[in-house]
Amino acid sequence: MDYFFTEQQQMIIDTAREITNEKIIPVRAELDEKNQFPKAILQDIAKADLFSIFVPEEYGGLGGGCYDIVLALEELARGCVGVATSYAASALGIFPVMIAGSVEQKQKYLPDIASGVRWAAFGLTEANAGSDASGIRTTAVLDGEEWILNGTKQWITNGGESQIYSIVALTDPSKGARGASIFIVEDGDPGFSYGKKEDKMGIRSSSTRELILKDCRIPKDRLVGKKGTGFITVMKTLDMSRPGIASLAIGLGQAALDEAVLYAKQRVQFGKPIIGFQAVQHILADMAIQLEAGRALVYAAARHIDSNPKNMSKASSMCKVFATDMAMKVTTDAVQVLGGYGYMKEYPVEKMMRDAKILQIYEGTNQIQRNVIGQELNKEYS
Ligand code: COS
Repeated sequence: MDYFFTEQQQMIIDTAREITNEKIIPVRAELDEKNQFPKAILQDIAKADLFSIFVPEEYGGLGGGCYDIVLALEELARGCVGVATSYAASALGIFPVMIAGSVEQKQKYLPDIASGVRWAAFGLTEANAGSDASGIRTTAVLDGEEWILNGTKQWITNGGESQIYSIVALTDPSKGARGASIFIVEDGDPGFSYGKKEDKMGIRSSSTRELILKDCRIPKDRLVGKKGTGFITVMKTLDMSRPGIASLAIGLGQAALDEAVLYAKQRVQFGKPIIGFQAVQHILADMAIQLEAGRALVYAAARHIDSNPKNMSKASSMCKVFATDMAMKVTTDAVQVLGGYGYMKEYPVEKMMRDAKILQIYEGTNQIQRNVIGQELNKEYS
């Protein structure tokens, strides 16, 4: 379908497509097999200037909106969701600084993020604070001119690979969510180290690791925004990032549909290509319908967010739920169309099905998204 992209959007798509076709697809199976972080590919993405999309122009970026980011992510995810996740995590990690950071913090960090010489990551989740994000236990205490952070963050995408971390910690534990603040912690800060690296079902090329803060001392000016406003910045950050997860699902769904159709056209059973059988055609048709519906919702949500940045929660959660549930279904159907071959590592669809599962879980499970949508509906109709 024609979405009438602007010249800049088409350029973003073409650039990301070239990286996907030339750099990602040829190595994705190997990265998956070896659990290997795609450092060289991220450097190529940086050279192609794609890290600049989400950074405002005054800080060296392209000043693109949500729509521009989702287009880049969709293309990269068509190649590999693990690689695309590693790229997206840098945006997620720096959004708190973009939302609530001081001019000095933006001047210090955003140009490096835009050029891709440094990557960011977001440190929210802890062992006992996943969906219940305000249940974090990490603390930050002011000691003269320094903050001292203590705690362990879990399942942090780009952990150990990024150089800049937005860490959520309690500055007033008695106040719960209202006592949370965000801090910038840099690789190499005293008391900051990396723990267990996870061995995952899918998106295996992305790094998922513990962050350990043990009397980690950082300068006073690394507090992002006002003390105690961290949880609201977290919620706004997730509102901004969830359409990106939705677009990963669109890229992945497209890849799965492509593989299934091409296979069905060349696989001969009962004397003809299996695409000639209605049983197979109907599976493919449903995959295509759901994919296009998902894409339309993601693009509509992205356009809505770009024009209504203060009212994005419902659109953001809706596209995340719909597109990621779609990707799980479509990748599962792709494996079904390829049958026994689809189940084998020799073909790419089994990896796609494994990669799809996390999309329904990270950056807020789809059950949490439905809670957000329900709460927003409740407000709208009051
Ligand atoms: N934008 C701005 N502020 C928001 C907001 C949003 N989208 N959503 C909530 N807030 C504010 C609320 O208004 C409230 O502020 P006050 O205390 O001033 O009233 C505060 O944030 C707390 O909100 P709430 O009471 O709804 O928080 P809960 O503890 O009930 O948690 C959910 C809400 C479950 C939605 C939240 O914890 C969440 O999104 N969890 C999933 C976390 C996640 O996505 N983790 C993935 C890992 S990060 S990659």
